[in-house]
Amino acid sequence: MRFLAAFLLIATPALAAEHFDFGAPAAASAATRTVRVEIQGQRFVPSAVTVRAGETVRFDVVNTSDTQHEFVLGTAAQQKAHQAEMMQMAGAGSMDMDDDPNAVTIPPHAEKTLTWHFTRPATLEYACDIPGHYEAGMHGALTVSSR
Ligand SMILES: [Cu+2]
Repeated sequence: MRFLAAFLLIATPALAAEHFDFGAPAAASAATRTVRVEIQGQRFVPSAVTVRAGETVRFDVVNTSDTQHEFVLGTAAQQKAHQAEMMQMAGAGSMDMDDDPNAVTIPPHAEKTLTWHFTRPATLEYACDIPGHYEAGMHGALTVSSR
């Protein structure tokens, strides 16, 4: 019974995270645009990006810092929920979030890509939800404008 409870705790956030009303992950080859985002220390450069509904955007995320960071797409509310999830995981000794379709974890001095098809206008954020990083300034404004 204790095993089942533990399984449900792990599985529930993943299931809840699978649907995104602002779009869906896409293959890098389907991208119609590439946006480069650099991680410098604990901030994203640029700190704001605007895309259009209907675009498939490949984010090239370059981590120039000496520590691991994340690049997560979502609403402010989703970032908050993800931060709570990360806190729980930190307590459990694991910080690997690569299973989330809207997130990549980038090791120090590495580069990762995340490709997303944006379906409708939205006010979103790209953020690092590793405990303490969002608060330190690791978030950018992502605006999805109408076509
Ligand atoms: Cu970070």
